[in-house]
Amino acid sequence: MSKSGQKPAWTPAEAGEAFASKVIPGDTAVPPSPHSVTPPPRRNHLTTKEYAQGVLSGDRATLARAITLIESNAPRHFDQAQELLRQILPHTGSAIRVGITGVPGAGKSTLIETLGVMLCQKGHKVAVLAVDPTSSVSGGSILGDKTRMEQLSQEENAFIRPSPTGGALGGVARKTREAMLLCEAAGFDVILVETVGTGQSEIAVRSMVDFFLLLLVPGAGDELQGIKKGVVELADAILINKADGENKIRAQAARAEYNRALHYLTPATAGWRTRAYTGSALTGAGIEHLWAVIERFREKATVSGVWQARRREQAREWLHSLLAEQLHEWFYGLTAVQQALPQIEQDVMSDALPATAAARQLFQIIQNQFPF
Ligand SMILES: Nc1nc2c(ncn2[C@@H]2O[C@H](COP(=O)(O)OP(=O)(O)OP(=O)(O)O)[C@@H](O)[C@H]2O)c(=O)[nH]1
Ligand SMILES: [Mg+2]
Repeated sequence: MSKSGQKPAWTPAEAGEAFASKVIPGDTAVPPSPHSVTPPPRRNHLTTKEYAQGVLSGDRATLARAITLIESNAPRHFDQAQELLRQILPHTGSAIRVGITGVPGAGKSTLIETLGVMLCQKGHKVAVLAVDPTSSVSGGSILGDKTRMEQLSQEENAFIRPSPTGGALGGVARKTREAMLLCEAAGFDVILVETVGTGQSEIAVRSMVDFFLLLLVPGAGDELQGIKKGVVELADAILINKADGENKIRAQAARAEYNRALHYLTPATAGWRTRAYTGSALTGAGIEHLWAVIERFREKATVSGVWQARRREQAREWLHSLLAEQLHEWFYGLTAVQQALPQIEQDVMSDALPATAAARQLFQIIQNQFPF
């Protein structure tokens, strides 16, 4: 076709050469850019299929966007996020999920940096997530950590994601759990979940991991570390961290002391004895051994079936906690409840009505609305 152009199809048949409109053929199509196949195009909106394909192919940018999608509180994102999770679910479950807790400053992030780099060098793909219900206030401690975990964040096989911010612990934990599934679908085979030692968040993390590690520092009394017996009972191992320099002797004494105490406690995992170890996240001493303990745990628990049973039980518990959360939201969102509650609260506060009777009265109102 000549560059001078053709008459367009709608040109009147009798139009002569004076007719002004002409169609000029364009140049042949631009060759596809090397980036146009994967990752998916950088648009505001990806289809669920694009998200799923991107995640399953291990594309980190899509993984990060998929986590943002599941973290979104916008109702319009919810259905797509859930459909995405449904699609990737068959590709999850093969990673080892490790929870790490300890009071602020115990060395959790330093340990994750050292352990994470070590695991990447062994050929693992390591994802680091966090549950930090306070992070809406502080801006997320792991966010600062991302710059602190300098070496790990440069590893090609590592993925670091700060804690979801805002909302109650339940919501934060749900988002981290779903992010974990996305990371597994993207091929990460070790998931490290850091949480601050605040009590409730440890229980939330324990309910989503296979192995739970408690970090302690020698010298500080238990009261100082805010460690309750309950948290020790959740742990599959205790690492007395900072066992370097002058601290070494004190760390060894603390290890012996904890091992004695652990003898009298019910282990967190049936058939496994929780023990205390010493190590240094800073120098790396004892960290190889710590990983060997975790691998031995996986082996033993898989053979005994405890591993699989825990995963199934966690899924069941998760369902129930989601149901409880939704019921709670639904109940307090009902107009009838919102109308009746202030008066009922008043009656309870002024001792005009016992709390039990008040709760029943409120349920009666709902039952009258929904006779079932
Ligand atoms: N000597 C020594 N110092 C350590 C060790 N591990 C961590 N530290 C130091 O302890 C401080 C706190 O370490 P982090 O890894 O940030 O502690 P964290 O538990 O993640 O703290 P939060 O995120 O605030 O809860 C840093 O200054 C570290 O360098 C260790 O094994 N030995
Ligand atoms: Mg930290």
